Amino acid sequence: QIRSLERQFEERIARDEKIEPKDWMPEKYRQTHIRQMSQHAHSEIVGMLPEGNWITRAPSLRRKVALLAKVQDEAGHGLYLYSATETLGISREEMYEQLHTGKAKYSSIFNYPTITWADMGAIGWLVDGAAIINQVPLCNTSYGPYARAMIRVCKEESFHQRQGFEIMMKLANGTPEQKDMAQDALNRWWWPSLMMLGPTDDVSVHTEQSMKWKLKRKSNDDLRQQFIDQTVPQADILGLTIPDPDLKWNEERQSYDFGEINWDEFWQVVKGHGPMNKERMKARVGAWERGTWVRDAAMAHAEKKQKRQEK
Ligand code: FAQ
Repeated sequence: QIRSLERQFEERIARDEKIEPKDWMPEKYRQTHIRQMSQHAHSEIVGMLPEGNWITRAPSLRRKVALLAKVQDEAGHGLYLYSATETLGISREEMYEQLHTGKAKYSSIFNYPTITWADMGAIGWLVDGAAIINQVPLCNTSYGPYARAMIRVCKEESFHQRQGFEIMMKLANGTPEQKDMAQDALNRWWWPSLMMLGPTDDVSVHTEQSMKWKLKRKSNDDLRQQFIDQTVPQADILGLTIPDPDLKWNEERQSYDFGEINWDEFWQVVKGHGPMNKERMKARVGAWERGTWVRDAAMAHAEKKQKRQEK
């Protein structure tokens, strides 16, 4: 019985049919989707913190409005993704619990500090740029609710990327001090943005199975190469220098060769030892604890209402 269900499932995947919440699916398919989708949701929510840090200090009303809208979009993406993950039979409380206890990961990139306004430009340009490269193929992922969520998310990410690039453009064409700020932000965010796309294919434990199930449509290394090839010409337009002396156009491959990524740093950050891991978790757990009275009040109100209806 299970074998025939499995065969039918694999055939549906092969035909590029979407799998929907009430369809039969292998337990491992369900689990690996919960893992990736919930980690994606956590990344959006934790990802609000580095930029939230600058909302009150944006240099003009226009910049403030745009940044506020971007951070709100990230909240929306997180909630959208949590809802999509709930369709796989895990509750939101369980997901939060996994984040707060460190069982579930969130993207390494959000464990770096945002120390100048130029970081808002670099995040939009590079971090959202890398997120788009990673998420556009996910619009075609096999699990229906995830694929549909990604379509809207990608549209919004593209606005985020442009607002970041515009901040960089303004700074790069500003005073020498402003241009230095933009270069400094690029220097600090370049390598973490490359790491964000995940470990190299030879050590990526989930890629093979996730590609078979069409959860992932492109490998980490392919996405990274695509990101580099797309971003280097943009740095040229800005007149900024990518902090990689080994970066060189490879005529034969029609792609850029690039230098060694510091994977030790990546794994340190993933294991919780990055510059901002502790602060990020403290902020999230603190927000959850401070919200206890709101949840309690909502529950008490719902109970009262139900009792009244029963009478
Ligand atoms: N950080 O076998 P793989 C955004 C973990 S975009 C931390 O290659 P997989 C928008 C991985 O989970 C950012 N951990 O794993 C935004 C696994 O550990 P596990 C979020 C990482 O899943 C922009 C282990 O290493 N985007 O938020 C990272 O096949 C600006 C082995 O790795 C998504 O989540 C990392 N960077 O590939 C918001 C996209 N990389 O789970 C605010 C969806 C790997 O066994 C501001 N996710 N690990 O404990 C994916 O595409 C994939 O999950 C990858 C990783 C590509 C991230």
